[in-house]
Amino acid sequence: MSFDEGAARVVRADKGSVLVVPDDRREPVRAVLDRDGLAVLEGGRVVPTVGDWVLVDEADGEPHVRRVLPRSSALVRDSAGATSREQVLAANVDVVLVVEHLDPDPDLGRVERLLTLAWRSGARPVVVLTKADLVPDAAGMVQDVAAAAIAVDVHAVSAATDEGLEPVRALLTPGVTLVVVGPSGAGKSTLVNALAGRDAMSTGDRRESDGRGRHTTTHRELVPLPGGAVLIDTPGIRGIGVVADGDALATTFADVAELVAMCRFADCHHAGEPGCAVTEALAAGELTRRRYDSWRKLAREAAYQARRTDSRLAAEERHRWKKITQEYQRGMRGPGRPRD
Ligand SMILES: Nc1nc2c(ncn2[C@@H]2O[C@H](COP(=O)(O)OP(=O)(O)O)[C@@H](O)[C@H]2O)c(=O)[nH]1
Ligand SMILES: [Mg+2]
Ligand SMILES: [Zn+2]
Repeated sequence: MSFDEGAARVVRADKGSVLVVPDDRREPVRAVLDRDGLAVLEGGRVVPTVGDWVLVDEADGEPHVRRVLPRSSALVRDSAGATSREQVLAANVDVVLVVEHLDPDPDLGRVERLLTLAWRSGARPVVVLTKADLVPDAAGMVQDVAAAAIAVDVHAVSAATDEGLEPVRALLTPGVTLVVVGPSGAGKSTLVNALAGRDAMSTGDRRESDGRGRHTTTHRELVPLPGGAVLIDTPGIRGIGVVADGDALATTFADVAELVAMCRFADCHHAGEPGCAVTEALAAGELTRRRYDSWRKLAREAAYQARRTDSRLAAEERHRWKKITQEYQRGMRGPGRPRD
């Protein structure tokens, strides 16, 4: 067998290796990464992630990832990892399904956080509110969530009664990649199964494997759906650190961004300065305190991350110059000559 012909898709990423599905075959193949658990992507090296397209070599018998193809989108979370500050949760995704339960009450701040993650990724977010069968007024709740999800479609669904799933099924066109994100217990795996039309993923109902190939969601995993779309299920990520940038925040909080642009001072801190449009909107009840606080929190996180990245890049640059200088000085002394 040969991989020379085309790219393979990563359906699951583990430490040191990935499971890939070559274009022309359905059976997944394990391909190893380099010694550091990385693979080449353009100028640098990255940890390949689910959804990545990779080129696989079998030169020395064992398939290994030769190269990761450029990503059309990437879901990035802030992580405290040893090698990197950022973790790519999924790559080459077209639609991010932000899944949130209606019962207990939806957490609007979490929806805003995940929408920012989605906007930042380059994919299109869609909000799916689950467990509509458990609440009396799902339609009213959809409106509340929609107010926090500007320019985003919001659907209420019930996997229990199969209601409300048509608009979500309509997203499953051939070649489309979707990912579900949301808290544990929101009903992500149940939704994946409803869309797949089979028990592809184990759900909270069955914590143990029942011997029929089901398992709880401990890994991000790419599931093929009937009709040619693929869907990535993810375990619930607690307190997901969003790697926000200004653009993603301004998209999630387009209403606030509009106000900010109207403040009298360009460097307004929106903390009671004269002519602050944000403060005025709060006072007039046009902007809720909840949404304001949510925006401030994410904006602070984004600013902190930007500073951290800047100082890391500066440190790397200093290190690079130190090395160049040392090499240069060594060169001046001539090869092989002992230091004095
Ligand atoms: N009543 C009701 N329960 C649901 C619905 N969707 C999921 N659940 C239940 O919620 C629990 C968690 O579901 P699961 O899919 O494992 O959540 P995940 O952690 O987000 O993958 C399970 O007990 C599901 O049966 C729904 O639409 N209605
Ligand atoms: Mg799950
Ligand atoms: Zn202001």
